[in-house]
Amino acid sequence: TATTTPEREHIFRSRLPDIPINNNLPLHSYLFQNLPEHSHRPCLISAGKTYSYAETHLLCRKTAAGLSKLGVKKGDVVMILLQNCPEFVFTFFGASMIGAISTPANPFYTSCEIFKQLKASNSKLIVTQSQYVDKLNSNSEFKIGEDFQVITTDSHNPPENCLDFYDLIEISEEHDISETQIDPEDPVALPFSSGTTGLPKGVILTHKSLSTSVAQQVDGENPNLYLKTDDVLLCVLPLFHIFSLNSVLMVALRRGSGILIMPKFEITAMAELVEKHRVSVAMVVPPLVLALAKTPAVAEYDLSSIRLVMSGAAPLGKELEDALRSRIPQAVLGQGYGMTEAGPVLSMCPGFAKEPLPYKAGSCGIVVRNAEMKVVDPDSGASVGYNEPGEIWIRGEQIMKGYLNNPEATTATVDAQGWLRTGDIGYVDDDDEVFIVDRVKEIIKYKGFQVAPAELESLLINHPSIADAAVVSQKDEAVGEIPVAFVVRSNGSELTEEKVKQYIAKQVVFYKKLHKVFFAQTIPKSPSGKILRKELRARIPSSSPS
Ligand code: 4UW
Repeated sequence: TATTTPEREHIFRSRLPDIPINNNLPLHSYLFQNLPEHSHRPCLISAGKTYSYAETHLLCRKTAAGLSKLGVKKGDVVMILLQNCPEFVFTFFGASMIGAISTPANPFYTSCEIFKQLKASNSKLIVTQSQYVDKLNSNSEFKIGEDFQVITTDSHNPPENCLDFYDLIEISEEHDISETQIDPEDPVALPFSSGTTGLPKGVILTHKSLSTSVAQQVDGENPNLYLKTDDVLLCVLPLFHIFSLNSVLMVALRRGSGILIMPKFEITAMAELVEKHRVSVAMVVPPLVLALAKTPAVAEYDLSSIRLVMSGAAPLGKELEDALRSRIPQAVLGQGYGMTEAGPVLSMCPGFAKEPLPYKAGSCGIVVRNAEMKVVDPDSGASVGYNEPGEIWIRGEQIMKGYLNNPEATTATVDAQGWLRTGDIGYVDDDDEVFIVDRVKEIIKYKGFQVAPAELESLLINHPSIADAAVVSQKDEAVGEIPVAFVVRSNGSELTEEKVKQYIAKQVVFYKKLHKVFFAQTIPKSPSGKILRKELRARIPSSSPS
């Protein structure tokens, strides 16, 4: 429903009524608040081992005590460099219990990417698997055991200078947790995102913002996302990304549902696990929808337990949606729309509610309750009404507190009235459904993963034979978007496309690799020096192979 305020602001709100939200508890207390009701129910279901809610909670408390013994204090940052596994959960909430902050990072990152985040977050401790320790040994400036500590989760014989996770928590009695006073405004998670422009930045999410976001999804008499204790949620999307961390793990914990943890995505293994564990709720990204809908072998598995599929993090095409619907006809299939900085959920399919409302294919649902959305005309700065496209802005207690150590980027993203600009272009239709039609920000989304052009541009410009460079997205059927570069060679240089690709590939995780390099005379820029990305995108030959 939209209201027009005296200043003629058009503000969109949820069609579901606001609810009382209990967001003054520490995040872990809020999520485990209903524990006594489901303490013996399965919580984490992972390769061969199931942890009940009571066991999960105990292991989080032991981890809190272990971290505390290691010297981790309130306000310290712990880097979680893990594939999906139970220890991810124990570490995240163990840290939360002592007022520490988790910065999740992709374990497939190169050493260089890991250390950038380690430094920016000022983290002195990494929890990881032993297979990734080599990458942590290759930095000349930072030494394991001297400049930072490393805990490995998967071996009783940890690599040199590393500590064993289970040694650490075995010696710790849960009652060792030192009493920490946690303020709802204290940070608890520090995911990295490039937002609307520039390099990846630490996004400060507080106990209050995350518990508000979870409540907006699953609390109230008619929750927007109705989850039951006997639901089993598929946790295959990486927990280091906010989508899975919040809208799989946290929402399930709050409702007492089971969480099926898969360390990596493989379509037939996934279908097999869905059948075996009777998965009922699946959070997915469009490339996973593609795999589910189009892989012939999937037809051999019984997917009849799935009652709800939520896709997000990138646009879902109508054809793909229909293809999945014919494979899982019994399920409600809809989208959510999230952004790390927004806490993260902006809107969600009302078909997921306890008393579902109708919704349309292609919509990202309705704005979450207890929040305000407006659509702003980029030229006039005025908010517009129904069916008119503009930039989507969101306001509410769920949004980030700001970017870490970056007040300029924070004020450029969140205005004085508390509105967060998303850099997404969309409109709200007559039924209050949100449709995203374009993106005005720089980020490229490869399978839902963020690629920041500025990061690749700074690497390119560091090359001695490159005078200037710009990175833009190219549409791709299978993965959504791929990064391609325009490069201005230095005078006389004979640099080749292959050389440029290799130079980048060595320094970045797989999804940031350049798929194409175009050589140019100059990079088109505005008078203020901003790269004219639209102009460059228009130059990409449409038949260009990816
Ligand atoms: N359709 C089109 C969408 C959509 C979309 C996102 O990496 P980030 O910062 O964050 C995310 C978070 C996704 C998410 C979180 C929680 C949740 O419940 C949910 O529901 C499915 C999804 O992706 O990237 C943010 C940017 O990703 C694009 C959009 O450009 C946004 O600003 N995006 N969801 N359904 N585009």
